[in-house]
Amino acid sequence: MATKTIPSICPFCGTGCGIGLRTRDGQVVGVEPIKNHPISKGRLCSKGWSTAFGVGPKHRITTPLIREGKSFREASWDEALDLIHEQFSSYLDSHGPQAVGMVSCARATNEDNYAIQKFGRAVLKTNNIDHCARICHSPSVAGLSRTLGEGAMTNSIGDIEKADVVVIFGCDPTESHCIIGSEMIRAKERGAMLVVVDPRQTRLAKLADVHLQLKLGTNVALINGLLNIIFDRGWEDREFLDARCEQEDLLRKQVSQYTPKKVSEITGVPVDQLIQAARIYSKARAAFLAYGMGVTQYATGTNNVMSISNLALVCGQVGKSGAGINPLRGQNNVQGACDMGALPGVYPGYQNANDPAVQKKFSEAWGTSVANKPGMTSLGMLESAMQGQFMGMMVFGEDPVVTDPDQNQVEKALRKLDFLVVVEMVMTETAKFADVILPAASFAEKDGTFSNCERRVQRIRKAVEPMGQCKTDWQMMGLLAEKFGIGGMDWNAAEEVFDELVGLTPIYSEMSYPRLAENHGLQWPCTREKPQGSRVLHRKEFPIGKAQLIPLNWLPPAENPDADFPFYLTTIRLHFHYGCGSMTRKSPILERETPKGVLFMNLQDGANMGLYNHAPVSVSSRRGYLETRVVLIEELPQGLVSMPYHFNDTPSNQLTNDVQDPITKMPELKACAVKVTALPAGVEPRSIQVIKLENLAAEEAASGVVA
Ligand SMILES: Nc1nc2c(c(=O)[nH]1)N[C@H]1C(S)=C(S)[C@@H](COP(=O)(O)OP(=O)(O)OC[C@H]3O[C@@H](n4cnc5c(=O)[nH]c(N)nc54)[C@H](O)[C@@H]3O)O[C@H]1N2
Ligand SMILES: Nc1nc2c(c(=O)[nH]1)N[C@H]1C(S)=C(S)[C@@H](COP(=O)(O)OP(=O)(O)OC[C@H]3O[C@@H](n4cnc5c(=O)[nH]c(N)nc54)[C@H](O)[C@@H]3O)O[C@H]1N2
Ligand code: SF4
Ligand SMILES: [Mo]
Repeated sequence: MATKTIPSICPFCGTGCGIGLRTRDGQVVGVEPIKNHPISKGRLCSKGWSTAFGVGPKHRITTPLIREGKSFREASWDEALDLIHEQFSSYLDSHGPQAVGMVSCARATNEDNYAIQKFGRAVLKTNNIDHCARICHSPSVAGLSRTLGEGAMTNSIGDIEKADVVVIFGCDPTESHCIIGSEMIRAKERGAMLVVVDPRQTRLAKLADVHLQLKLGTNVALINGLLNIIFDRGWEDREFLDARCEQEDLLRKQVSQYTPKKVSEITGVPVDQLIQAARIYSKARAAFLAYGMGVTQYATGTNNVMSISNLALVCGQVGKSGAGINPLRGQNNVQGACDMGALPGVYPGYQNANDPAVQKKFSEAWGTSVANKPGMTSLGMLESAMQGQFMGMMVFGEDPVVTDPDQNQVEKALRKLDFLVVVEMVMTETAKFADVILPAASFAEKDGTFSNCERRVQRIRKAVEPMGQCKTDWQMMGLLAEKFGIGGMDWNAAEEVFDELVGLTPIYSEMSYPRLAENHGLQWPCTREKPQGSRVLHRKEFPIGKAQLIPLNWLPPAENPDADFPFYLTTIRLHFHYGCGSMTRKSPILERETPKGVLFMNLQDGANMGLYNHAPVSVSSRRGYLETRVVLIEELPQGLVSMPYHFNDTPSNQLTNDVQDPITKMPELKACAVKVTALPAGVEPRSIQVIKLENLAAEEAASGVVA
């Protein structure tokens, strides 16, 4: 059969690059970039180029599976759905809707996410619906909603070109948003200034005009220090502050305590660098500030975000081309999963789930009464399971055993659940705990839309038939709703789902499949007033009228190095792997490029411990233990080690701390204290699976049980 190329969107990060899926004999055999795509302009990063492996047949689950003892047996759709219906109905009868919940999927389409939250609210009558934004940019949604009235990127990726200053704050775009990273390098090449704020010397930090190499977890102190300098010298944007912001006096008073000397002591950044950065940012014609997980993944995550907002507002760097506050949303469709209301507190379009008027609107639209109690977050559901109050959970395309903090605790909570359904493409560490596994169609096997980090809703197109008996997530929700006797979810095509959700999501109201196709996607708000969508938000006013300046105090990370655990650990991303690795680790090319989950350490620290490159080590924290190899580098300061989180055999989340931000429940994934110990030379580090088996055998031997 001839080779065809079907245009779609890359299924990895939130940049949203255009990708052509090359198919032959019903299989995706390769990919090519799309030349005239507005963002990627004919480029893809190594992950995008490897997409065919990610969706390929290797390791795919292609039929429903039901647990039988320690393994699984194949089942029909009918049998699997009947079993789920029976179990969930029994929990609803015995414990009510608070005992069941759904974890949705930021890798799946808007249509899937809409159907998943609709199923939760209309069929199970619960608001226990969440997804990985919780442990990603939930502080951006909460923080920016409070200061500006909207939690998304204020500008477009194309605005990097229009900026004379680019600030890269707690993110590593050449690893994590590679095409955006390359735009930043181009910006530098054409004369823009780069300011990087990061405890590690990232690739962009090496190119930067200023690198504020602050100590881990000192963002609020640093920004208060910059604001102190700015106010002190009269560098603020007087006109913008007077016209568009509130509470300047409170902020001024608060930051007056953060003298340059004090801030330099807290952050480790020299005073002259603080002054230099304050000058560059406040004097910029247009400063594009991008930020990421080094801001949000703290127990002070929401404060960190509001602090960034303070800095931008005081300098008037919001609401114009090239200038804004830009949380680089991570997953290909995490913006969409939030827009679709796969969150406990909001319906599609950020309509308050606890508002009776909103509940009435959706009850009428869906022809059934909807949930009326506040919902729990994903970690909240697991905590409730630990207390024996939460029984049944459906997890769509997430691997919390690898990606949630404190792995041992997560596993304990999953064991406590009465019934777990996992909807997946491959057998993940989490799927191994399931009672039923449903086979998910990959993005290449379905139509739909993804919303990228700049709020651009783009079409993905079915290039091949679903493998085996795989179905889309929205199809499964429709079939299961039928078992519960709830109608209105038996859509025939993704476009029908989209048309329904557009009618209920005001910010998407002027979108349709034909319009998205004509325009390479549309950026919300896309409304009657703005049918062509919005490149830049807040040009004239904020959704809350005036922006709010919020005075904030700096608090250190919850866990700090001490005699027992002398290093800070921060967890990071690597260019060649993605999330839990379930898709990228199927690519031999990507596997070749990246060694297994290593520990990065400063050269001098390594020398002091007698370590050499690739020496076997163990790493432990108050919560867990793992073994790996050390890579000694000069890009990390002394006292700080770092680890990627992509490797199920060397999971850094064995070590991380689940202490949480009180506002959003974001866990502190970016800072905890660890101990590093050399293993005898020549010893092969054991995978976590082997360590767990050996520990179990030792425990059983000690208690006299024969294995
Ligand atoms: N290759 C690849 N790309 C990805 C992903 C992937 O798994 N692999 N995942 C996607 C997802 S889901 C997301 S959310 C994005 C995330 O993209 P990023 O935000 O770039 O993610 P991280 O690598 O976690 O980087 C956080 C940065 O914060 C820094 N940092 C740590 N603590 C602090 C601090 O206190 N202050 C400051 N200023 N910086 C600090 C770290 O050194 C690191 O450079 O990436 C997306 N893209
Ligand atoms: N230590 C540490 N931990 C972290 C982070 C960190 O920086 N440090 N970052 C956190 C962040 S920002 C995030 S976003 C999370 C990500 O954590 P996860 O969401 O758990 O990670 P992913 O690898 O994206 O998992 C997605 C799964 O979805 C499946 N999938 C893909 N497409 C579909 C689909 O269409 N339908 C269905 N049903 N399944 C599909 C894939 O097979 C894959 O196994 O990790 C978090 N964990
Ligand atoms: S930058 Fe992101 S969207 Fe673009 S090709 Fe790479 S992983 Fe895909
Ligand atoms: Mo993320």
